[in-house]
Amino acid sequence: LHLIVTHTSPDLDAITSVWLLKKFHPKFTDAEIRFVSAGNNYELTENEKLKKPEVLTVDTGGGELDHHQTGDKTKCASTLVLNFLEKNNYIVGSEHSQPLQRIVNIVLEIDHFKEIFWEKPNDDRYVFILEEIIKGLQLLWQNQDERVLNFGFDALDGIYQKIQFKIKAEEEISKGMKIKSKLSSGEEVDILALETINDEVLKVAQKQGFQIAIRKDPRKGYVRIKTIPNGKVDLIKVYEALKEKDKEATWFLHASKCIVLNGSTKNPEMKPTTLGLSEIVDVVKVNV
Ligand SMILES: [Mn+2]
Repeated sequence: LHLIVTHTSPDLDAITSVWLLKKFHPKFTDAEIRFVSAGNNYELTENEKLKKPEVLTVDTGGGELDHHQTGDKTKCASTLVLNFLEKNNYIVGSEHSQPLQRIVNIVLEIDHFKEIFWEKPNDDRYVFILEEIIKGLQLLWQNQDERVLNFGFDALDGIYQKIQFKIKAEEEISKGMKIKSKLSSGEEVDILALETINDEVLKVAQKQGFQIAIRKDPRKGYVRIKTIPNGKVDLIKVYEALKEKDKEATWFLHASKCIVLNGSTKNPEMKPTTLGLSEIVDVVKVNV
């Protein structure tokens, strides 16, 4: 028998700690969960004692995986659990430890209420972050700790997946083709172009400051071009020029005029272009 103990009304830190253990500690994959009042330890039942269970207690109880013994703001239960898993070699290699480190860093901030110092901290967009959703669900699902926990597990699976792609995108962008070009208005723009299957690249590139991002899918040959929707750059001429240059391919100009698509996983009827990435870059450069 393997048990993970945490506190009732589990918050993001407690949920992330349990998620880490279940996902990365091979012995605790199917562990049962027990909830105690915050601060407490779990008392085994007589029946459980007979089974000599292995117990890990997180974010409560004052043990190795709790952080409430001191006011240390550099620790939370999730950072302790991650360190514990790494020390025991259950998490090896930067492809796992880097995304997890970035996840627990956010959990750490939130666990110490540092979201108060985020930019525009009262903006409604923050109601969409996991911690706030959990707080909302705790109000709706009273005395259903396990349900809240399971919701959090699914959400963290999604976050973990997403942050892995984000990190890959950052690595790919650092190796991508970077071109400076001038708009007809004379304003300089930064263009990023690369071949990748990772669609996250376009969004991350724009957030990094590239006004135009071009991605070609190396498997299918599909192309996607995006400009930031600030009204300064549009892709009308790029679209016309590409249609002219490769008449066989299916080109689509989004109603926003900020996206040109050639092929999509949502529309297998579309025909990929035979143009190479640098040919597309050349078309973009002279048509924005
Ligand atoms: Mn905590």
